[in-house]
Amino acid sequence: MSDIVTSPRSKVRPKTARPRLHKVILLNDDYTPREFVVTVLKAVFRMSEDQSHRVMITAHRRGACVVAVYAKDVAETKATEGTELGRAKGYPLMFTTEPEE
Ligand code: TYC
Repeated sequence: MSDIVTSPRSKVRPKTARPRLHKVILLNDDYTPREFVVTVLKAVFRMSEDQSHRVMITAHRRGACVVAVYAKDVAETKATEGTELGRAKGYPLMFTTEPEE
């Protein structure tokens, strides 16, 4: 038998940083029709007519509105989809993303 006494080590549990979530932000402009903004919000973000209308009006009045929060790749894909739907109709509709604090 060995004379070496070992005490149990405390478990090593490295903290895994949770990936930061990213906000999708709708920007106001002077040209995109309100109804079209609502249609895009419903299609891309699966929001109800009511929610979409509230978000659109907030962006219209304040210049921008946070639409939703997702993992980085999902946020970027949805922002691009929304922006592209406007672009396809010749509108300057714009969605951006930024990391949550
Ligand atoms: N300001 C636009 C208008 O008066 C409507 C609009 C609202 C456009 C929100 C973009 O993110 C937006 N026709």
